Amino acid sequence: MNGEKPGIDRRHLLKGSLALGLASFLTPRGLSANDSSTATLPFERGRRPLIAFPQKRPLMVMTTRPPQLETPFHIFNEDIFTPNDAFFVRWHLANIPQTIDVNTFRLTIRGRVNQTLSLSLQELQTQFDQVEIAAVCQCAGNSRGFFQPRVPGGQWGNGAMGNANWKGIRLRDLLHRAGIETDAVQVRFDGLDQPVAQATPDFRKSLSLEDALHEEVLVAHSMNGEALPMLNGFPLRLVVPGWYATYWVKMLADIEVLNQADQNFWTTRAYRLPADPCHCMKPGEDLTDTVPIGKMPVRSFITNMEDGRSIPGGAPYTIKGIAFDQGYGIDRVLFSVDGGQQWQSARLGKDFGDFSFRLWEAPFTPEPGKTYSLQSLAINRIGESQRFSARWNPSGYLRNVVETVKIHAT
Ligand SMILES: Nc1nc2c(c(=O)[nH]1)N[C@H]1C(S)=C(S)[C@@H](COP(=O)(O)O)O[C@H]1N2
Ligand SMILES: [Mo]
Repeated sequence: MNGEKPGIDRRHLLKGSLALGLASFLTPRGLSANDSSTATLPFERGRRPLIAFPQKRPLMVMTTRPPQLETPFHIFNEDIFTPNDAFFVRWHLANIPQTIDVNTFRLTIRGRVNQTLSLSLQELQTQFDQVEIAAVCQCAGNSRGFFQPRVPGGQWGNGAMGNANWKGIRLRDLLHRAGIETDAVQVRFDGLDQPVAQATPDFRKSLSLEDALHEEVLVAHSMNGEALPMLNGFPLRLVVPGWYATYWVKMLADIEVLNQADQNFWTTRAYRLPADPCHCMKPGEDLTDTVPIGKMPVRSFITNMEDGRSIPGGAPYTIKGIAFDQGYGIDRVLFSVDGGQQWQSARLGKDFGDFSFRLWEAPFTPEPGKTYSLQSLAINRIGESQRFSARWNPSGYLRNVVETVKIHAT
């Protein structure tokens, strides 16, 4: 993470006003079935229309209200940083502001602090250290569609994740400016989105004070060098590197320091895992003890071969992929062409930081007429590796099994 001199980035403010001009960023272009193509995820009921929402290229639509858009997987092969217009989108609540006035918008820091703060976007961009970090944002339910037996919830393929360069202010600098009271234990984050029905609890998430004070936790105003797209939380979002995206609260407007554990629905009832160390259970078992979801286990993917593909044999290929973990960093990626019986070391690409995707590649020359089960296995710097058998839990969280891409050489 680099420190940088504070300074107004006029582009951001300008982009913000431009966002005001969007008639409705929730209304996609070309919603009629005729002019939208589709993509199909490799599980039952995996067909998705490809539709372009404002500031987005066509993405795989799971729901439109609230918007839940998945990144087509080939995008991850094109750039280690996921372009803003291709970055996945997930909202829980459908009542999302259509416009943000960048001049009147304020971020509030209140609760168990010495002094309540109400900061404009300009103050945030001029009065605080501006820092940037590459980090993966991954939905807790990424890959849920692959759970067997299947579980309720959004049936994501593997594209409910993305890697970006996030720029903003350290959360801890804001908390220190406000002055944390000695009885503070947690910090709660609330965005501008609201439930449509009164009975639905507002979406809020909390971190322990200790986690909130980590250096890498940011209140970000920019993503890959540009203002956040509206659908990804313009004008500000929390960035919690290494943690599942549920904590990365978008359109962040309110930070509340608490002197007791947050009891809100999204913390106590949603986003819970079976408490055992595996965070897994047998289908049909009763879920009794739970813990909140937190950081992401290590994963890797092959990005330039899809399952079921036929390729000409006899010629050399370079298999490419990505790996990431919760911030220890990737130590090694192993690659197998025979379903995990033999492994070779893949070559790692440039290191963009411990929280980023890490590229890898491995050579492969298929023989004509043979079928191969390609697999990759990532190991992080504390020796944690992916699972060889998929864990199961009723919410479809935490998938990090070694994935298999079957191909046939002709
Ligand atoms: N305000 C707000 N922030 C939110 C959410 C939300 O519903 N409202 N959803 C969270 C979840 S579960 C995910 S996966 C990520 C999605 O981030 P993205 O839409 O930028 O990809 O936002 C998180 N932050
Ligand atoms: Mo999520």
